[in-house]
Amino acid sequence: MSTNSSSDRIQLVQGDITRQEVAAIVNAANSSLLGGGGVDGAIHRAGGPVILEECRAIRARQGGCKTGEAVITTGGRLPAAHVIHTVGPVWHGGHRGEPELLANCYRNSLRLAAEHRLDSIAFPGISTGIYGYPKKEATVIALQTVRAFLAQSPLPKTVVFVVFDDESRRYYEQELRS
Ligand code: AR6
Repeated sequence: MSTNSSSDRIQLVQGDITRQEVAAIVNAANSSLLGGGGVDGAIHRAGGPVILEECRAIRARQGGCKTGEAVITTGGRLPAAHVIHTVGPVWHGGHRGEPELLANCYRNSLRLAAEHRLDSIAFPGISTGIYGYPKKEATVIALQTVRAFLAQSPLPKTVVFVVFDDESRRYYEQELRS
């Protein structure tokens, strides 16, 4: 299912992010960059071992990835040529800087995509699974941050939000209408 928003640069898709035919998909990673469950596990399984090899090389250079920051690797066997790995905040109730850290994930991922001249990027709902960020609040931040970035940058041309479940899809539909 695909819904175009009022802005023709933002799309909503319900499904599996590993199947998206975009220049880069975003991984909701952890700071070790060594893989995990959820979308992280799905991306490494679908993309193959070359993604982990590049993550290990990044770790050796800079010691992983801090919360809110982002790094880029190949997409291996994925339809997407690149994976942008970002580390979302663990939800602790909202008073430990979670909203700003989550916004940083979206901003820094978009910045990396623009720096690499990538024209399309797909995001999962960063932090909204294992890390426990409330889905509705996370959706508001995702949309606000992406819209603000696109307003001042020609790249990426297209941003796809990929949702897994119906509840998330409804929140994105609501926010896209507003
Ligand atoms: N395609 C699209 N969305 C997905 C997919 C998929 N294949 N699989 C899950 N989701 P999560 P987090 C949705 O837990 O909360 C890992 O172990 C899911 O429904 O993957 O940032 C990492 O290594 C949810 O809405 O990421 C970290 O340790 C969203 O993706 C930790 O989990 C994110 O869920 C990160 O937790």
